[in-house]
Amino acid sequence: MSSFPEIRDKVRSAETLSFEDGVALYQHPNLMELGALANEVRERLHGDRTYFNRNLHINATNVCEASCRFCSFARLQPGDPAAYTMTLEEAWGRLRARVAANDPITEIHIVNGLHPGLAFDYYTELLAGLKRIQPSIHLKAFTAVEIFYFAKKFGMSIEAVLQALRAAGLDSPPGGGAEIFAPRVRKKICDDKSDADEWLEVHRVAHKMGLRSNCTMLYGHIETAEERVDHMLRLRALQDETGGFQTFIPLAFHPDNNALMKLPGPTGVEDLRTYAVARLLLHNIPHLKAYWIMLGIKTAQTALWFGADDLDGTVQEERIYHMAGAATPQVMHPTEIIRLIQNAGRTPVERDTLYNVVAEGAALIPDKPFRRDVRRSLEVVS
Ligand code: V47
Repeated sequence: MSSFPEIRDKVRSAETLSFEDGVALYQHPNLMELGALANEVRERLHGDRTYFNRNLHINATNVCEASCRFCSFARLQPGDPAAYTMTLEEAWGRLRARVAANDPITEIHIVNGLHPGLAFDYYTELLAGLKRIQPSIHLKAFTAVEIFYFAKKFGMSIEAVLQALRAAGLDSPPGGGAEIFAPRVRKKICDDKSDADEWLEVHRVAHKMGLRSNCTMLYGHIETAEERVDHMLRLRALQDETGGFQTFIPLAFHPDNNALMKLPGPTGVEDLRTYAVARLLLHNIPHLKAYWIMLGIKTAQTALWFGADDLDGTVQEERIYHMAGAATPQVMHPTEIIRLIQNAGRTPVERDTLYNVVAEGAALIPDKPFRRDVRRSLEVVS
C-alpha cells in the first residue's frame, strides 16, 4: 500500500490514484495533512472561488414503492396520513410565490417518491407548467432511480423517457439515488430500486444526449471505506467515458425517523475526511459540493478547506433531510451564504446550475439584505 508522501507525489504530478491509494487515504491518521492535499487540488482547479446558486426544492410526492431503510421521507401507502401528493397547481404555486415575492431563483430541484399511481403526464406537465411560469428556470429534476422507474413502469426506453422529459422542460437530472453501489450494501439498505449498473446507465444515456448531471454518495451508515472508494471509482470510470458529471455531492447519513435509526451517523471528522478523499480520487469531476442542508452549516463552511468549492444553494422547502432529523434551516438567504463563504476566506460566486457565472464581486450584493450584521459584512464585497 502506498505511503502518504507517495500519494502526495502522485497528486502533485496529476497521476490517477488507485483503489489502494483511496483506502490508504481513508486510513491516514493526519486529517489536516489530508485536508491540505485536497485543498491543493481544490485551489488548482478553482482558486478561492466558491459557488452557490438560488434555488428551490419541490418534493411533489412522498408516496414511494421502494423501501429504502435510510429514508425518512417516503410513505408506502397513498392512504398513510403522512403521505402527500401535490396537485400540479400546488407545485406550480411554489414557483409563482417566488416570482410574486420578487425573490428570484435560477433552479428548481425536483425529487419525488416512486409513486405507483401517477401518470407520465403528471411529470411532463409539472415541468412544462414551471417553464410556462419562468421560461429561464433550470429544472434539475428526477433522480436516475426515478427515470429508471418511469422507463419500466411506462414501458419506455431510458432514452425515450429522457427525451420526453427534456421536451417538457427537463434541463438536467440531479445526482440522487446512487447511495453506495456495492451490492452487499444495496441488498441491506435499498434492494428494491435500481441497482448500480442501472443508475450509471441512466446517467450514461443522459450524458450521451448532451445533458449534464450530478452524482452523489450516501455515507456514514453500514458501508466500509473500501465500499466508499469503490463507489467513487465507478463514478470516475463513467466520467472518463462521458465527461458529463459536473459535481459530486457526498451526502451524510441522517439517522432520525428511519429503519437505520440505531446507527449514529457520521462524525464531523468523517465528513471532512470523505470530502478530502473525494476531491483527491475524483480528479475528473470538476466540482465538489458541500450540501449545507445535511452537512450542517458549520461543517459545510469548513469543508471549503477540505476540497469543496460549492455550497449548493439557498434551497427552500427541503423535506428529505428534515424528515430525517436535519437541524439546519430550510432556507438560507444569499447574503448569509455570501457571508459564510467570505468568512471562510473564500470568494463567493453566484452560478447557475451549469456553473455559468450569474454574479460576482460587487454585483453579488442582493437588493434586500436581511440582517444588519450581514449588511456590514457585505461591505467587504463592495
Ligand atoms: O437519493 C435520503 C439521500 C438523496 C437520507 O444533484 C438521505 O445537486 C441522508 O440527491 N440521510 C436526495 N441522506 C438528495 C440529493 C441531492 C441533494 C443535493 C443536491 C443534489 C444535486 C442532489 O438524499 C437521496 C438519498 O441518497 N437521503 N435519506 C437520510 N436519512
